[in-house]
Amino acid sequence: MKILLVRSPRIKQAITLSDFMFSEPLGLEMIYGVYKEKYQVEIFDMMVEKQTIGSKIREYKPDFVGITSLCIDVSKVIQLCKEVKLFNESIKTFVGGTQAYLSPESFFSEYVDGVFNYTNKNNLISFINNDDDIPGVYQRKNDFKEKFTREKNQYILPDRTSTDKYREHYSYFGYKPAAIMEFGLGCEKACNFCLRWRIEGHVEVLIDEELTKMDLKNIKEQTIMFIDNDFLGSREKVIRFLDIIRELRIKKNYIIYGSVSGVLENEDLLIQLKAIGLKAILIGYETFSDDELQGYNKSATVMDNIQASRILKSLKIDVWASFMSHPDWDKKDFKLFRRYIKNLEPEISTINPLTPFPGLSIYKEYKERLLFQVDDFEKWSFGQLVIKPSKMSLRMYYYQLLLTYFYVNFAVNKNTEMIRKYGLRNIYRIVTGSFQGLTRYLKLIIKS
Ligand code: B12
Ligand code: SF4
Repeated sequence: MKILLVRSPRIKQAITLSDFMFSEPLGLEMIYGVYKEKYQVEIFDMMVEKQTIGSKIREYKPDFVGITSLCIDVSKVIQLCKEVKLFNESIKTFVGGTQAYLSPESFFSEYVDGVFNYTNKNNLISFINNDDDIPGVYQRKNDFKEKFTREKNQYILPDRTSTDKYREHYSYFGYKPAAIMEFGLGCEKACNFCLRWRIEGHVEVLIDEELTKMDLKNIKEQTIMFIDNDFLGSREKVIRFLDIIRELRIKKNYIIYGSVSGVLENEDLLIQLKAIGLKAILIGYETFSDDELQGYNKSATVMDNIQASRILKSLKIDVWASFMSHPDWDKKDFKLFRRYIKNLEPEISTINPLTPFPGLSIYKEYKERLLFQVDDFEKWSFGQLVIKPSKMSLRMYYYQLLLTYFYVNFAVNKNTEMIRKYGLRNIYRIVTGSFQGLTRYLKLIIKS
């Protein structure tokens, strides 16, 4: 039995800083680890590959093709399944990943045989065995009508050798190559615009410690990005992590996502994290307005954000800040926003328009103002406006975003400082990545 596991290529609609935020397909590596025990299996990462799916199928001749998915990938994934079926109808296609978890019905198509709503070792094997009622899996042979109780995805030890031939390409911001892993699942903050706690739950649980240790030992890259939603979620968690790293005597660069309250409450632990290799923190400052922060159910205030930025500056930990532009901003708000970013002085900033994903409580609030249908999947990239602005035209809104992008990337971010830190090649990657975002905005201005 031969299985091909595929990550689809980037679609051009994605406003994504592709070259400097481009990580391994961790989910596929986990599945590979499960299938490897029994079958012949290979990962085909089309974000790196030049080869087409048709030519790969002809060469590898799989019996099953499994594809991972994010929100913007739906059409591409279905198109790949169609290509597989046109080549050989008897090849079974199946889809999993974030989008299949959040909206499995997006993949109920004549070209898809199985949609994994959630994934665990048991249902992965059952599907290959052609079982009938598989908990977690919708199957075309049953008209996708299965009924089961929803569960969380199982965190499985990834087989990182499965992507050996691609690993040199995977990077996180200036760090290349970089691996990603997770230490704790869930997020207790439950901000109302955020999908991440909905995927993993609002109670944080640490991943099995033996699995974590094994995974840490398996990673060859010098940099590890932890994709935990809030790495600083609790003191116990950070202390546990420090203990493990010291016990295993690992010396690497670490990058984490952390909350503002986590920074404020754990300054002493951040000093220790810095000492073992913490280089940068991705943090959601979101907005300059306390009312908006409250509306988003963020646990921090504007003053907290400023205080956290001062702490991180004093500890010399780089800050990669994310912000969200609100659809009700006027030009004055954008001005205040730019001033606020300058005050916070993050090393890198990304700005996404507020995106009220279906299933989130804010979806109902903005339902009447949506610019696109929910199944216009490629538009829901977090990179383009999906809510109609109330105080300016679409074109003017994009112009303000573009202006802010320029301001942030060329006035606030200290590129000279970054060159010293990351080297010219990495800065080139970051700047060209930003430009891809900028040119995409320019196109949107022209179109709107
Ligand atoms: C790492 C990451 C990335 C990486 C790699 C993603 C990938 N899978 O290839 C990179 C940097 C490339 C990336 C890019 C983007 N990302 Co991203 N990313 C993440 C992050 C931080 C972690 C995802 C992850 O690896 N989780 C851990 C793994 C183990 O989980 P998993 O993939 O779900 O896998 C499990 C199951 O789903 C299953 N599974 C996975 N694949 C398959 C396939 C089959 C066949 C089967 C059976 C099972 C299966 O197996 C695993 C074990 O249970 C999440 C945030 C989060 N914490 O979830 C955002 C997140 C997934 N990203 C998001 C977004 C929006 C994007 C972008 C669209 C951003 C942009 N504007 O460009 C781009 C799209 C890329 C593209 N297609 O061009 C959103 C997704 C929203 C959605 N509804 O899909 C998230 C949730 C963040 C957010 N903003 O809320 N991302
Ligand atoms: S703290 Fe971050 S990951 Fe957690 S719910 Fe809020 S935005 Fe999402």
